[in-house]
Formats: sequence, structure tokens, C-alpha cells
Amino acid sequence: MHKLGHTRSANQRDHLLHTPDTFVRTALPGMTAGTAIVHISPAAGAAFTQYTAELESGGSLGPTTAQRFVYLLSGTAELTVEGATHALQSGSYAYLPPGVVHRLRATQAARIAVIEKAYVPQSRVAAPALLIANEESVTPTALGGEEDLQVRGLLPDNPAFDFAVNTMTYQPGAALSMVEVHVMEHGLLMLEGGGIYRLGDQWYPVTEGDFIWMGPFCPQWFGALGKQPAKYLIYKDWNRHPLT
Ligand code: UGY
Ligand code: MN
Repeated sequence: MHKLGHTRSANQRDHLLHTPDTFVRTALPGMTAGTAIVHISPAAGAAFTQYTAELESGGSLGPTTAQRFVYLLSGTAELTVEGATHALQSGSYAYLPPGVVHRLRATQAARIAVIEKAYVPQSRVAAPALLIANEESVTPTALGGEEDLQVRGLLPDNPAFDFAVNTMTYQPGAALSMVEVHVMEHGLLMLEGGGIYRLGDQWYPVTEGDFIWMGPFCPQWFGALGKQPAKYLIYKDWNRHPLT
């Protein structure tokens, strides 16, 4: 059915809601047998890029000189880096330091969340090392003691990292305990369930498959609705002075 120009997608100064009906697929340099849905980039004011790579079996990501974080949404893949090949499945993720040559190839059709960011060095702190893990190996913690809101920090709590990526899982009815307004920006991919996201002065219904960018100081709040938990993957810049 034709939607007569209607969409939930919205593009505001300090936030973006990107819903699947508006996704445009594009080739990225060096990517083979696959396409990318670019959700956010410096062109829209962000200091990072996030895209969903959709690879056919045998397809691979192109190279990057930036640091790269990948999280397997579905399918299987193999990551060859530093002389070893690692099998990735749903929930597997990897942090690839800047300049580390690697090859990420789908072994079955795969969807991969990809975050890329220029590294901001910190004096007297060595750059982070390669990390490959699965979300299931990370122990969740209750946010602010709220048992119905569990957070998994996918990257170590270590000042070498200039960004963080977490998953947050809300039981139906759970919500952030406050409206947050902070210097960090976010890239957020809804993995399961849905609810209401407050962004700036608007409240949006959001569901699995949606992407949200929140710019610095964008007022934000989320409450989970429905009968299943809501879960999202969320990026934020981290561990650096605001002047850097
Ligand atoms: O880490 C965060 O800032 C997180 N609580 N923000 C969010 O879920 N919008
Ligand atoms: Mn936040």
C-alpha cells in the first residue's frame, strides 16, 4: 500500500530517527557482494559513522583506516586478523583498532552493525588492542539498581577506548529513570521489541529495526511497551575531554 509520503523517520538538528521504510542501500568502497544502509555520518553532524552491512554469503566489508566496531545481527561470518580466523555468529562482536588490517567475510548471508570512528589519542595511554567476543559472555548489570533494565558493556572500562558500545534490555514497562541530557552523542539500533523514545521535544513510537542518532545534549528518554522486552545496541563517545 502506498504510504502517500508518510513515514516515522524524522531528521531534526539534534536527532535522527531512521526507520526501515526509508532505508536506501548503497555500495561502499571495497565492499563485495553486499550493500550498506548508512544510518549516520559526519554529513549529518555526527563524529562517527554507523551503517548496517547486508552481505550475501561470501561477501565482505571494505577496508577502513578508522577504528571499527562490528556486531553480528544475523547470519555467520569469519574475521581474519593478526594471522588468525575467528568464526562469528549472532551476538558476536569485534573491536578493530585503527590501522589493523583485517577481512570480515560472510559465511552465510549476514547483517552486521558497523561503527567507525577516527581514534582520539590520549597522552600516556596506549591505544586499545584487538578484541573479539560474544555478547553472551558479558555479565549484565542493573542500571542504577533497576533490575528490569539490564546493561551489558561490550568494551572494557578502560581509558584507552574513546567510545563505548552497550546493549540495554528493558522488561515491558521499564524506563530510563530520568531524561538524560549529556555531551556524548549516541548511535542506537533497536534490536528487539519497542516503546516510546523522547528525543528533543518529541515522543516517537520506535520498534525493532529502527535506528536513532542523538546529538550532543539531545534530551532523551525511553520507556518499553508491549509484551516482550525491548533491547537496543547503543554507541557513545566516551573517556575524552570535551575540548578534544
Ligand atoms: O549510556 C547512556 O547514556 C544511555 N543511558 N542513554 C540512553 O539509553 N539513551
Ligand atoms: Mn544517553
